[in-house]
Amino acid sequence: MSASYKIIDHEDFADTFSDIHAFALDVLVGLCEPRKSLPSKYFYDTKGSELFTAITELPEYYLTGCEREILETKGDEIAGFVQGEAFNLVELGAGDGRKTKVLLKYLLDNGYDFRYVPLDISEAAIDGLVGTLRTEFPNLEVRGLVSDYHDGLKWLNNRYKEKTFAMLLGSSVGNFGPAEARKFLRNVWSALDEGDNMLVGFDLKKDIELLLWAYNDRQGVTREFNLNILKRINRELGGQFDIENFRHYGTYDVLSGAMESYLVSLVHQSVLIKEIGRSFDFAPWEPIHTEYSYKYLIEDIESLASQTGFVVEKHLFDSKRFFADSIWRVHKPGSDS
Ligand code: AVJ
Repeated sequence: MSASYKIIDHEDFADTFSDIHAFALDVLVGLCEPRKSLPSKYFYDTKGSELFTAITELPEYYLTGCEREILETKGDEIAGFVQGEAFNLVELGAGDGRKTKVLLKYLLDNGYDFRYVPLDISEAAIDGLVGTLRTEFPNLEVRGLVSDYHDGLKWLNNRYKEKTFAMLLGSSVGNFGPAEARKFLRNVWSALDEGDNMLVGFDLKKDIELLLWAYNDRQGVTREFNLNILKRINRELGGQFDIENFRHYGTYDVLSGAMESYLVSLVHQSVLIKEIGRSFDFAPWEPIHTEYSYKYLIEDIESLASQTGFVVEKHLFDSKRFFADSIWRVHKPGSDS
């Protein structure tokens, strides 16, 4: 007898519900809002990832250098939390893993028993990173995972008995608003076990001039990075954006504590996006919001941790106290270990 219903799963649509389709859908929705916006996750195509790497090398973009200093000088404090136990060092959103290499070197040189697990949704990122690590650290045990964070962590916890030390570097939580950040961290928490650790990078609130320079650099790399999202729409969705008709605008909202990036239309224009099959109108000086980068106080970090089920173990700072890598422990009430 045949079933009277069918459950349609992801595989049934693997070819039609493509990345391009998801991109087109998000662009349509974002540009239909009265306040236009585009999700910042679409910055990172090949060109955008290159531009972001160039940003991390700018003198004004202090975040990367500060976090590198923490990882270079505080390896012993980070490793102190595993206390001789074997562990899986999981990096959420590993990217090119540049900053992580200093920590990996420290842990290897000091004989720690661990496996490095870079986890990213981009197969190209994982493939590239695993390749370079094989040659640079032949003695390192690497297990790359291509997955979203929650499923990747669940898979790991079922597969290996060792404790997890997860890392979310580079202030990537800063792209989330407060509610989204809580939802994201709680979802990570639910895939971890009692006693597992998590290290999260936060950019701290500081002199507004320094923040403004970091997102409005002299060479205009951040400008290029922001405009690249329109070029990506042109490349992948047949968009007809004239880049000259938009300007980058990076500003700081003192109330919310967020750096905000916009692309502002300089003229009245109507822009066709072929894959979406319609045009979008822009008034002169109308902004498209493209990114939030939230800045934190220590008390903001501590409430975020406790609201999502973590206990703060320690905050690690760079010498200028511009950035914090905060180390947390997973607490699951009712768990007996
Ligand atoms: C990669 C999200 C940490 O928000 O500072 C850099 C991205 N945007 N310059 C940040 C970014 C503009 C960056 N994160």
